[in-house]
Amino acid sequence: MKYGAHVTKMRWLFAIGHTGQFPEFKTLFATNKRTEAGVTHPRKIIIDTDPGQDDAVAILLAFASPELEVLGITTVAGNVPLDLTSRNARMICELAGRSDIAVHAGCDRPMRRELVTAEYVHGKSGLDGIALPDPVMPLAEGHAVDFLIETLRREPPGSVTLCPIGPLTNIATAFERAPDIAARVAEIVLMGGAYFEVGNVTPAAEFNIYVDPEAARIVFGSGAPLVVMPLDVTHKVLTNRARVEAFRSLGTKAGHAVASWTDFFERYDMAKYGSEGAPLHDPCTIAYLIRPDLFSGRHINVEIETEGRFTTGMTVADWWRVSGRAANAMFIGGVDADGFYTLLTERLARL
Ligand SMILES: [Ca+2]
Repeated sequence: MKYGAHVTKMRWLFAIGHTGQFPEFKTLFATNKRTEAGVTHPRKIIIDTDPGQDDAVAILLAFASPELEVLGITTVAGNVPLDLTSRNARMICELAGRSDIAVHAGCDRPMRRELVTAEYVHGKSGLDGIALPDPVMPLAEGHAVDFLIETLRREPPGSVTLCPIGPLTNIATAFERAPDIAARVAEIVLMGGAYFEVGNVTPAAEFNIYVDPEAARIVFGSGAPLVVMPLDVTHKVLTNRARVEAFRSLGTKAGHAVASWTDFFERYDMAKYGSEGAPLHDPCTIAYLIRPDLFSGRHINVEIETEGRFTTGMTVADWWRVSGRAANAMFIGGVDADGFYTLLTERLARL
């Protein structure tokens, strides 16, 4: 068996014991590719994003992690309109001293719907909580969709991982325009959806999927290997005072920014859920790429509702495997939250 096929098989088969809420959890196998000489290369990723404070933390975590090589950042309309997500992405790059990163602006609205935004969570700018200077670095030339298509065609098949942490408009548009590229994607590790936690923007739907369910349907039906970080897992990585103060006490610009962003947006979740803190949704994707052993889930069928009277944008996750439909996603449900925050804090200290 070729190494690549072996790894893919092992990713789905490797199981660990789990004592959490759900029995039969499985976790995935190692992520970084090894050459035959045993040398580990950084995993090439493209972050597709709508920053968003939790997007910002995800991007900083990726920059701080030598296991990952960020080929570029693509922006999409979501938490706030595209001009702001594109501005915020560049501010985050500059905060981390990474103005070398190519930030490509993408789609400014969902494929077939009006844009829905979430300033009520993230503030007017999308990145409220700390005043950062306007970005100096320009946007990279070329539309995000073209960048996705060109990069996936240029790089060897199976070598580029996509990390969508906003609505899936850019990825789906690229797949629709260039049907050959889905088979070249190593893996799509996305934040979106919910099953046991149901919805956060409607009673049935999570925000990223709800904003562009037609795009989500294309991505979930693409055949590309999918790892999904739904609310079921992100609601288990809640901030608390000790965790936020650990960021702040790093004494770095990045640590201060992350503490300030977290202070800002946790007010919304605390009021809504009565929880101690706020979930850091998007960084779960990057943490998974670095430490998959922190997470566990099930390889199941997930369909996207696009025509529901009350349920449009719902991720219909066949957790109990009752539908007979073929599995298309590793749906994550469990996480070692302390391990997650230890990793995040340790990495942010490097910026
Ligand atoms: Ca996001």
